[in-house]
Amino acid sequence: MSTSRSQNAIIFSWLLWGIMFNTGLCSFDTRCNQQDMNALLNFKQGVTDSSGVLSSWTTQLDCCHWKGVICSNITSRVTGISLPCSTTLPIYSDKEDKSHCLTGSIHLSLLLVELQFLDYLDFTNNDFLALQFDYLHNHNCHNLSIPTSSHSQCVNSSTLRHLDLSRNWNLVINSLKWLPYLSTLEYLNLCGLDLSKETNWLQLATKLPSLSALNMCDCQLKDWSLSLQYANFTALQVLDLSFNEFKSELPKWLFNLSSTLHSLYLSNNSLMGHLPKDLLNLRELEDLDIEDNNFDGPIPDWLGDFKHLKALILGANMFSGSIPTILGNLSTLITLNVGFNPLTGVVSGRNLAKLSKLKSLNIRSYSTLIFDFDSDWIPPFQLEELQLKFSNPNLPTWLYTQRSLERLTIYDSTFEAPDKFWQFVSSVIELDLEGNLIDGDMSNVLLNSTIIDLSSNGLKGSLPQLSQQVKIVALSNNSLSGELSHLLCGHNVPNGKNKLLFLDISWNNISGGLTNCWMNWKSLIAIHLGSNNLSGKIPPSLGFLSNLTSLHLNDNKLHGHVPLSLHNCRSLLVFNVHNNQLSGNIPYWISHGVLALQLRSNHFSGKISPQICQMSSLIVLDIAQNTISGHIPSCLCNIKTLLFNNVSRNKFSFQFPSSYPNRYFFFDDSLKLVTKGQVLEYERNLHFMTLIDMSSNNLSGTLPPQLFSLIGLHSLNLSNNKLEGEIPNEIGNMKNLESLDFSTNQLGGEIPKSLSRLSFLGYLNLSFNNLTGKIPSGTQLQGFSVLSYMGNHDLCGLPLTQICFQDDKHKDTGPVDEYRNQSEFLPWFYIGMESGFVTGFLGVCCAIILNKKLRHAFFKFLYDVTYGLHPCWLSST
Ligand SMILES: *[C@@H]1O[C@H](CO)[C@@H](O)[C@H](O)[C@H]1NC(C)=O
Ligand SMILES: *[C@@H]1O[C@H](CO)[C@@H](O)[C@H](O)[C@H]1NC(C)=O
Ligand SMILES: *[C@@H]1O[C@H](CO)[C@@H](O)[C@H](O)[C@H]1NC(C)=O
Ligand SMILES: *[C@@H]1O[C@H](CO)[C@@H](O)[C@H](O)[C@H]1NC(C)=O
Ligand SMILES: *[C@@H]1O[C@H](CO)[C@@H](O)[C@H](O)[C@H]1NC(C)=O
Ligand SMILES: *[C@@H]1O[C@H](CO)[C@@H](O)[C@H](O)[C@H]1NC(C)=O
Ligand SMILES: *[C@@H]1O[C@H](CO)[C@@H](O)[C@H](O)[C@H]1NC(C)=O
Ligand SMILES: *[C@@H]1O[C@H](CO)[C@@H](O)[C@H](O)[C@H]1NC(C)=O
Ligand SMILES: *[C@@H]1O[C@H](CO)[C@@H](O)[C@H](O)[C@H]1NC(C)=O
Ligand SMILES: CC(=O)N[C@H]1CO[C@H](CO)[C@@H](O)[C@@H]1O
Repeated sequence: MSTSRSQNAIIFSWLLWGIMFNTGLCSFDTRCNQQDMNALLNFKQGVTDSSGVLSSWTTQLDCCHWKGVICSNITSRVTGISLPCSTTLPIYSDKEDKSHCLTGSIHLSLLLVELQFLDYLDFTNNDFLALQFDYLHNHNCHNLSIPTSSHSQCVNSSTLRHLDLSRNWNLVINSLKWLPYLSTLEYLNLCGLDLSKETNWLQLATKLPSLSALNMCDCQLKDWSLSLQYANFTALQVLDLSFNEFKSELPKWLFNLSSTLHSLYLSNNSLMGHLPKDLLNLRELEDLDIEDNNFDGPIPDWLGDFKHLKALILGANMFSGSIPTILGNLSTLITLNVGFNPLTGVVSGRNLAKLSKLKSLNIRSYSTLIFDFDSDWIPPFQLEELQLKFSNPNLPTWLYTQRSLERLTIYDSTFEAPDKFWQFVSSVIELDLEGNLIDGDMSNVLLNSTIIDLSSNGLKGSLPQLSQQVKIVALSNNSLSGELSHLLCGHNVPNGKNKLLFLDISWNNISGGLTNCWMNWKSLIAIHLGSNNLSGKIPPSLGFLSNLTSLHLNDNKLHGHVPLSLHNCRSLLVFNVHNNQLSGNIPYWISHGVLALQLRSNHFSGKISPQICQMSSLIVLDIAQNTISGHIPSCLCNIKTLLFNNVSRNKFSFQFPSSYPNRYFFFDDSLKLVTKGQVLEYERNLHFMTLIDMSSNNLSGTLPPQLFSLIGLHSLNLSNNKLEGEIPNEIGNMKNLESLDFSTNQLGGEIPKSLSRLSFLGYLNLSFNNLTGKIPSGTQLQGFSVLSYMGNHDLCGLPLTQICFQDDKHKDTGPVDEYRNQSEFLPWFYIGMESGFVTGFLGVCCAIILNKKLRHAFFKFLYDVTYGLHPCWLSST
């Protein structure tokens, strides 16, 4: 059992939010008002619209028929603009593609002042970069930070009711001084914008007398006016301040909010203290979400006094004690989440007695809850979602009464799963049983859920069968044995009908070959079969997997060549076969888009073909511990991704949307890499790591100076080869280098002074070469230990004990530098590097030291918990 697993898997993602495009339906006899049309055309000028969203916005067409424009039926005046952008997340990437969304500027004043009947503005999820207030000839408006009485001319609207600018991630709003001039505003959503500069946001928002929904989630807000006694909202129903940076107790003004407040979302801040009873002032409250904060003390009994509560979300805090039985009287509850708290005590039918409407229950505690349910207890509810952790040896029997269950999570519990259990869960759509001690033989089990995580359990027997429903299955870190064919080639494997995307059977005892049945599983995107006993060759049928992105076959006993058919896996980004007995040439013909190629510890031989340089997206090239000979190709400088320290790379992360809105299952790819003299497992931060490791081969010749133009490289290991010649002075350009190992070669000459310019260098090994002269003094190079330099007979100076005689006689490296700088190799990009490119080195510090066999990278199930609504994306009421 892994114990340090990241328990807090409630990682929120601002991801897909499928808003339907909401174009205005105007009847055909409407005639657009000229002033409105001109205003819209002027607005369009500030917008960058590369994909033609606004292509219908031309004078040829009645502006009431333009995309996203809403007109009044009666007056034909423009009353709304609705241009949300809908984005989807690629399965293997963490970046939303917003290239089809609008960007540029929103000329807000123009819309507010010129469109006299504007009621509704929705630009959510686009990529706008600026909010502009100047328009036409009114240049006084351009700087709204200057206090001036002219605001009213710049942003005066007595009609706007709905304003949604949320999730334009790059939009920074420095001032909200204009807000009070939108005096009729009822709905305001600024979630996901940077409002950190506007400390007065609360006072400004309270000046809107009709405001009923205030959504300022994920706005980097820090200050919420603790000293303020009273906030002047009169109509507020929804307050969403989740995902901000409030670090305090709840402010007093909150308890004095109008009694109309029905939804309060404060999740994911750093709020603290006991829950104050004053909260009861908000007696109309239906949704209370304070998940992911630092509240402590007991869960108060007075919560039972709320009469209308539908969602009570207290998860991921520090609440202790037992779950009050009075919560079982909250018969209006649909969602109850007390999970991820250090709760103790007994949970019984009394805790849930009257919760007849309950659909979602989370009692997955950090600590030990004792379940004391009568074996014949029949709950008053039919749940759709259940998260549990219990210390009893048996499953609560009432589980089997839950016939509508769609999502089941059991965590850190020990139980034996009988046949009945597997039959029961076959109708559950999403099954997360990771990290229990489930004891069961899978040989005769047919898994039928769409998403299944059974990793880190005590499962044994041969592999289960999968039905056509299964899209994601993670079985890693169990004791499953037998052959892969049992799962892949079984007689009931339906040809071509499988939807399987993700298969993880790593860390088991699977033996036999990889089978040649892959053509039946063409939809696969990620395959993890590492750390088993697989033998034989890599079958050509893997080449049928045209969508395969991530292939891990490491730590098995595979031999033979990598089949040419893998050339057809054109989506491949990660190819990891490390620690097998594979032979032949480096498969340089593999997908040119590959990001990580790990061939370490095999029997690959031959030379490094210059064709490897066509893999211009590589960030990890690990061919260490093979018998590769020949020279290091100078074309490596074609690997574009290594030329810059580009921190904006995609994560190596597989993600898949849950059936539940806004929730994702994700799995971070990981690789074990040798850097800084140790083996580190890179997981979440793999995409920050850039590495070339060619150590322990038979490479000969000199170090090509072009290699040192890979400025983005963090780790370079060429140790244990037969490299000769000098260390080029250009090495000083590799400013991002953290780990450098040239040990056990035949490198001669002096250590270039430029090496001391590598200020991030934390590990240096030049030992056992033929280096001569003085270690450049007065630099951090003295900070490394003797071990970094030993075994070079003519090297002297600190930290070595060998004293340098005739310091000055050593040849000056100056002229050499000059000569080299003028050689063909000083590329254009050095110039850019100095000024513009961002540097970031999260790589090494965030790696997990690989000290145990267990991986704990399994599925992280993402849960936001509000039932039926997402706290941030509550739509207009
Ligand atoms: C405008 O017309 C449509 C269709 O005739 C109708 O559904 C809608 O309610 C009307 N809107 C107003 C504000 O009258
Ligand atoms: C706006 O005015 C403020 C205060 O005078 C000033 O600090 C800021 O630089 C100005 N911004 C622009 C864009 O002119
Ligand atoms: C704001 O606009 C309304 C109508 O559009 C107008 O009557 C009013 O005078 C304006 N207010 C100011 C302060 O300019
Ligand atoms: C609250 O609003 C009322 C009327 O809108 C106003 O008179 C009062 O001064 C405001 N109070 C505060 C503290 O802003
Ligand atoms: C604010 O709440 C306190 C108690 O929490 C109460 O004494 C006070 O009267 C309230 N003020 C207003 C204006 O509602
Ligand atoms: C729960 O409600 C019942 C009546 O509906 C009442 O008798 C009981 O006292 C309540 N429980 C608590 C703890 O208040
Ligand atoms: C398998 O899953 C499908 C779809 O979720 C469901 O309709 C079917 O009943 C399940 N089969 C069993 C045996 O539970
Ligand atoms: C590969 O992915 C594409 C895009 O997601 C999809 O349309 C196609 O059906 C997939 N191919 C297979 C064999 O599943
Ligand atoms: C080491 O360098 C010296 C000259 O500096 C050379 O004579 C000698 O052959 C080199 N030794 C090896 C093993 O390369
Ligand atoms: C205070 C807190 O829990 N903040 C978390 C909010 O969510 C982000 C991820 O979306 C975490 O990184 C923060 O730690």
